[in-house]
Amino acid sequence: MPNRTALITGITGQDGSYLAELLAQKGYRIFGLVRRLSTPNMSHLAAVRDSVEILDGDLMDQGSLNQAVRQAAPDEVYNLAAQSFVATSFAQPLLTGEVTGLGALRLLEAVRLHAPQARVYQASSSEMFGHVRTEPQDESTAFHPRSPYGVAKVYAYWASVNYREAYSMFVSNGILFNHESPRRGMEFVTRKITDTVARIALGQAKTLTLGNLDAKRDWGYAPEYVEFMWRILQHRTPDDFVGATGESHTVREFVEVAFRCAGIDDGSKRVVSDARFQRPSEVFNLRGNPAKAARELHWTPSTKFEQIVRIMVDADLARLRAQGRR
Ligand code: G4F
Repeated sequence: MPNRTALITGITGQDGSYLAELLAQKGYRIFGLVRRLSTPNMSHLAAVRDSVEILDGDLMDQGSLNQAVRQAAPDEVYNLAAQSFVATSFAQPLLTGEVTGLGALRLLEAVRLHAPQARVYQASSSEMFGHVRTEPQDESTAFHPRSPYGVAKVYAYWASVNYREAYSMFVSNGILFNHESPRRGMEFVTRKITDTVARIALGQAKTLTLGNLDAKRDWGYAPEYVEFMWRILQHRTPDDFVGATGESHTVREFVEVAFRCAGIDDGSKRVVSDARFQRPSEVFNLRGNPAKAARELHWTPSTKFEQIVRIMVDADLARLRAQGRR
């Protein structure tokens, strides 16, 4: 197969960096759209820095997207960029709508005008299901988003479906449930827990302050989910797929396993509840049904909940110990 070209937005994040590694192994030419920051953050791209061609651009800026799509002339476009932190979307709802919702539409427009044959992956989210009434959730479950982030993702989802129907473009949604790794941002609950638990184990912190411990999530392992994204774009037809493990656990269970992995017996006594980390409207329970992905894409995640927690705790312990030696 001749080498193909991919354009990835959000390439510096957890998913973008794992996807870049996967596509580099497959021999892709990779372009990454990067928003200018005064302190650039390329640390996740260390393993593939020489294989990635960085383009300056922003989902807020149509001209930069047009230019990036023209320059990359991609076969595949992965839209992973977003204001992706649900809590921040309550504080910055308009920014979230602009980037996460309209940003996806701007990218679709750029592809429609400058690379209409390209296959487009839209990073849709289980947050779109929000206030769920049926379990598990699949591709036909109704949306009821519970945050400005979820609302923006619903907009981007339907914009993607509309471009598929209106212009016969190959546009697919991956509806991903939570997926974690040592590259997860510190603000998300899993990484906050594993980092703090590791600090407690090393005597650098005393307590772990959290909001709603009863929320349930379907947590998978991020490196497996980028394989799922790639498979969606190799499918013979554009379509929408749920990516999930089919298992859910509470935040409280995540905390318990993390303390156990760090060898701390009295973990529950270290947890402090703080209303600042509660959300104005919460998503209480998410559990996905990945049957369609297994059937049509032959994708089944294999890393189990306890393994994910252990991988993350071990990585945070190793990182903090290395910092201590410097
Ligand atoms: O880790 P979270 O912030 O992730 P959330 O809101 O589920 O969203 C993540 O997954 C989505 C896929 O479903 C993505 F689309 C989205 O971009 C993001 O990656 O929170 C998980 C749960 C929530 O119920 C939250 O209320 O943990 C609860 N929680 C309890 N204490 C906390 C905390 N969350 C955070 N971030 N910090 C806390 O102290």
